[in-house]
This record gives sequence, C-alpha cells and structure tokens, in this order.
Amino acid sequence: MTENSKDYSEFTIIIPTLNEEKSIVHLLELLEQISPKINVIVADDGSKDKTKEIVETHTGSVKAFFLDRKNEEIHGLTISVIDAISICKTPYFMVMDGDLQHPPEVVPEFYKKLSQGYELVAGNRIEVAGKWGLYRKLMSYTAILLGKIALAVRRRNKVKDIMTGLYGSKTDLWKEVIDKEREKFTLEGYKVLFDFLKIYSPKLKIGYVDYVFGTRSSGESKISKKIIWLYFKSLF
Ligand SMILES: Nc1nc2c(ncn2[C@@H]2O[C@H](COP(=O)(O)OP(=O)(O)OP(=O)(O)O)[C@@H](O)[C@H]2O)c(=O)[nH]1
Ligand SMILES: [Mg+2]
Repeated sequence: MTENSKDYSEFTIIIPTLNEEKSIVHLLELLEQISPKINVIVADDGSKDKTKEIVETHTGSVKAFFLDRKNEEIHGLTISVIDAISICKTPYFMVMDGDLQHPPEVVPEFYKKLSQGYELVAGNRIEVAGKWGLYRKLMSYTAILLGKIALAVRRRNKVKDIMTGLYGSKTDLWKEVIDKEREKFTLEGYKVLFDFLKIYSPKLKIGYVDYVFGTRSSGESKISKKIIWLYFKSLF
C-alpha cells in the first residue's frame, strides 16, 4: 500500500440496501474501525424500515452519503450500484452487501490491491458459512457455470466467482462503461459484476481477495424468482 492510500480518502464503499435496518449501523461502525476517513455511499431503493433514518442520523466518524432511490422509476440492485458509481468522487470504489455477509475485514485487502494497480479486484468465496439448501447450492453452481460459459463464448475477462457481490475497481473505468453502455446492464437484476464483464472487452488486470460468505443474521433475503429469471435471461 502506498503512504497516500493509507487514509482511505481515495476509496469509496458502495452498499446497496433494501430494508437493512438491523445490520447497517453495525457495518458502518466496523468500517469506521478500518478508517474514519473512508467514504461510504448507501444506495437505497426505498427501504420501508428505518434504514434511511439510521444512516442519516448516524453520528460516527464515517458520514455515509444516503443515495435515496425511493422515487426512481426503476429499482434494482444493479441500477442502485450503477447510480452510486456515477456519483462516486474517489478513484477507487468497492461494493459490498449491507447485511454483513461480506466481512468488512477484507476491505483493506481490496484497497491495497487497487492501489497496487489491479483494475478489478474480485471477492472469491472460499466458503459459505452456514448451510445452503440443495436448491440454493444447485442454483449457485448452475448460475456460475452458465455465466462462465457466457463469458468464454464472448471471449471476455473471467473471474473465479462471477456471482460475487463483493468487488472493487477503478471508478473512471466503470463510469465510462456506464455512460456508453448503460442499457446493456440488467438494471433490475442482481449481478452487476457479471454484466460489466459481459460488456467490457479489453483485458483487465484482475486480483482476488478470498473471503467467507457469512450467514444473514438479520433481515430478509431479497433474491426472488424474478431476479433469478433476469440473470438467466442475461446470459444470452
Ligand atoms: N438498492 C437495492 N439493494 C438491494 C436490492 N435487493 C437487494 N439489495 C441489497 O443488496 C444486498 C444483497 O442482497 P441479499 O438479498 O442479501 O442477497 P444475497 O446476499 O445474495 O442473499 P442472502 O444470502 O439470502 O442474503 C443487500 O445489502 C440487500 O439489502 C434492490 O433491489 N435494491
Ligand atoms: Mg445477503
């Protein structure tokens, strides 16, 4: 890590949220422990719980910017992340879930790798804590396999786990892609990284950060049949 990068002022954490009142404050506190100067954008899609209130009244050293998408026409994890990147002011960003399934301890590794010149740093799930049912395991395995095939056929960059929601990159690179190819993202979908890899053709310098995908300790999963369908449609 360079001296300059130690204070994290060049780095933004983007957290897409939908009803994460039970975990968001704890996540902000954990990020504060990493650096009080870390920039955070909470990209919220109109949570019906107290997520907004909690983020806006949080008194810790990290002042998260609450991107309120409540009144937007299109809702979705992907468009929320895209909108957050569009307003991101730092050279680097990373995306992580708001339900603490992505361990905040890995944030420094992402920043370090990005500072070292990796253009894309992808989280690599080495383990899933807790038990996934057979259906979810099968869905995840099939989704990854088909996604890899879809990228190989198009001769695109690949990452080990194309389904991960934990990744970081260079802000300008993504802004350019978003500006030019916004309509090619599945805006209401979930798999932002996969969409990006499908769209972007130049070779990328890719790094990895291993992590254990935690169990959701509070709140509810938002994965729906529609989200799964949108992903499978996006393969073709
Ligand atoms: N802005 C926005 N955030 C969303 C949306 N859907 C989910 N999220 C957030 O995106 C993150 C990932 O969603 P989850 O439902 O936890 O998905 P997951 O982790 O793959 O599934 P679980 O293991 O069941 O939790 C969480 O922080 C959610 O609050 C959405 O439509 N819009
Ligand atoms: Mg989750």
